[in-house]
Amino acid sequence: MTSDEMNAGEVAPTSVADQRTCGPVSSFNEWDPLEEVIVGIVDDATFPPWHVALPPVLPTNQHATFRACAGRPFPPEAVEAARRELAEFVRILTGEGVVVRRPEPIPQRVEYRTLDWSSSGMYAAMPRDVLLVVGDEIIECPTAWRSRYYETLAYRPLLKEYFRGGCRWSAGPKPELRDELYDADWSDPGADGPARLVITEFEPTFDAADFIRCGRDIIAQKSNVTNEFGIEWLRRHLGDSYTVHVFEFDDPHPMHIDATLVPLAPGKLLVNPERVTRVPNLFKSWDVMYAPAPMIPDAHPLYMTSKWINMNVLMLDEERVVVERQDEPMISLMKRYGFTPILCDFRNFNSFGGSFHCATLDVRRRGELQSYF
Ligand code: DAV
Repeated sequence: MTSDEMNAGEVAPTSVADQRTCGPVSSFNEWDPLEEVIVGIVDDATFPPWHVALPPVLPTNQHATFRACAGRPFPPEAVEAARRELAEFVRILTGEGVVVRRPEPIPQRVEYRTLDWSSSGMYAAMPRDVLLVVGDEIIECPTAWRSRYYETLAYRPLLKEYFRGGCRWSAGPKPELRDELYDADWSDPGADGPARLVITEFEPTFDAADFIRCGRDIIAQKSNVTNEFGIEWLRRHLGDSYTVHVFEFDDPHPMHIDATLVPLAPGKLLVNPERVTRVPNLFKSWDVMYAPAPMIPDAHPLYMTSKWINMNVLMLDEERVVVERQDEPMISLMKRYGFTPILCDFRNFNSFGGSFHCATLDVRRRGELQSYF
């Protein structure tokens, strides 16, 4: 707009966008060539306060530990081992030509409160859970865990920078997380039962990791952190350019879709053989790869995930895939289907509840919005 075209006194809307210091945000799927990624941190990792939302998703053998250690730091040697693996992961990504960004640590053991409850934090290890990138937009998720209420603050310096760089920045409705959101009588349906979800439809909540992006189609599941209200909020927010498909899997304890159904490239779908007994019709023309049984030994602590975290790989493009170094069966499967595995030690990070997909947020992949079905 030239000064002639402006109304008297009108201020030109340029000041923020003029401070561009980074490349644009743009990512539509899980496999276009990766150019820039956020990798989480384990600084100050803390057991969340005990709460009814936890037992539905924590491994049963961890409940006693979480009750006993509520609000206390994770073992320092476990944090240190995970930090070293994250550093190796960052080196590998950088070596593959990817720009890597990290969040700023925020204190996790400070007690905070709302009108209704108090909590302390957990970590900023899993950007995939709390931030969703769709196209040129980054959405802060209304997470259902009280211990994650302030988690996105660790990413605020980056979010401001990306906004200045031109992205759209939004957030789901700030949740109240009152007792009404949780089923106080929740009991475990058992390994074979239909899932009994611990959250109600009191208000919209979702974690980004319950959504997986395939261009114009986004695959979602309801889970112990993502309700229908949250999925519907996102559906309306994204509008007509996207179709959000909701599927139910054979998972009695669902939280995050990325150890269940993982599209690796157009036409190539990795599925969890225990949870995906019927592959959704949407993928009928795709090759289906069944994930091999996980190799993680029983003695290895997994605080917040099942061993199926072996499926949680990260695509650098349609061929290169980051796989856990010791996971021979997964490495072989990937090679058999024509992928190029890039190996990285990550078992100690896995202990904190995620692997390469969880630990990252792909801010920019080179590609366009397309339909793959
Ligand atoms: O076993 O499905 C996935 C957790 C990803 N944050 C699982 C856990």
